[in-house]
Amino acid sequence: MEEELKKLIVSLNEELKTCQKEADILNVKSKYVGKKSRIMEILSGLKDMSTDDKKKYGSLINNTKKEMEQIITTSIEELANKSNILFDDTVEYDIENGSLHPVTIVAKEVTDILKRMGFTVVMGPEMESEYYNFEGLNIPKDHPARDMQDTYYLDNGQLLRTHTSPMEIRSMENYGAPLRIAAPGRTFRNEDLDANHENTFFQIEGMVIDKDVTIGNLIYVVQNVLREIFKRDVKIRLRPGFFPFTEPSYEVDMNCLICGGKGCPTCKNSGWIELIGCGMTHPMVYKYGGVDHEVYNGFAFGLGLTRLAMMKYKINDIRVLNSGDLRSLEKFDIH
Ligand code: FA5
Repeated sequence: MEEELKKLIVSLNEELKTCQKEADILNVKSKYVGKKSRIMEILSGLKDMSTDDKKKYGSLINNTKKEMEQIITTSIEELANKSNILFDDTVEYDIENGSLHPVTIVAKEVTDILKRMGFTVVMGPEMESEYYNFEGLNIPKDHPARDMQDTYYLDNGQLLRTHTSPMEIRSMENYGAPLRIAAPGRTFRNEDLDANHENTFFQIEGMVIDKDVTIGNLIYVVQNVLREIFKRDVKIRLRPGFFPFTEPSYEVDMNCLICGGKGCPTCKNSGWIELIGCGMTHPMVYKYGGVDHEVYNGFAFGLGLTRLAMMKYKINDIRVLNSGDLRSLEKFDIH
């Protein structure tokens, strides 16, 4: 028995070495610790063992399973760190001949602020499963909320993620509770384009799970991020919103800095730019993520980084940011 358990760990490590992407690791995960894995078979055989064998092997088998799960989690973290290409601090940028993209700059700033507030940065796939993008977030098939986030469905059965919220479920699965993660990345929607809607844009997800978390904590985090980005208090308003994965849900709007709130084409003459969707995480989400909601609660938010870059650098049309027109980027002079 000892020998077989050791061999399982060795071969798990071998297979993980060949994994290039998270999906590969998840396949290995299901092979080694999934329902039909050898370790689960051994575990379920425990009940038929003699009392002596149970004593002898029980904790050894359980510890092996825990060790395998830990090895897999570490492997996912290492891959996420490697693929953190959005803000790879090790790359030397030739800023004499250009500048970082405005969205890259605000993304780095927001992640740095959240890191200082104790958040761990995690990255996830842009090509997602329906489960993580919708079902796991309490948006079942045929739910009208899917219409709010139409997307591109791929031939392989996957889709382009419509928000960074799938990282809520993935992180709960990987790390459990308590949890404090920030997940920046590219998102996609089948949208009608206008001055503040793109089909490809960036968001950052924030999620906190702990004991006795309040809406006050959520509002503090959001206000603090914006205060640090703009180096002053900015005028925001909190409106009731609807997301099937939070209850209550809110939208946070920011005073449009293109027109100073008077109204302009960028804010569609409202004086406000919708910047963040957020709320207290819905009980169903904890259920899908495997977190005990009797003990833990918390909040989540999705901040639009592309719109934040527009406000910070006074870019009046979102389409400029994906245009690849270097002249428009030079104009911002943001080295
Ligand atoms: C969401 O995407 C939710 N996942 C946010 C959330 C997370 C709610 C966690 C609750 C808990 P929404 O569709 O409102 O919500 O988008 C969030 C932000 O992304 C918007 O406020 C906006 O800043 C940005 N955004 C959304 N659609 C676009 C678009 N087409 N172009 C540019 N930015 C967009």
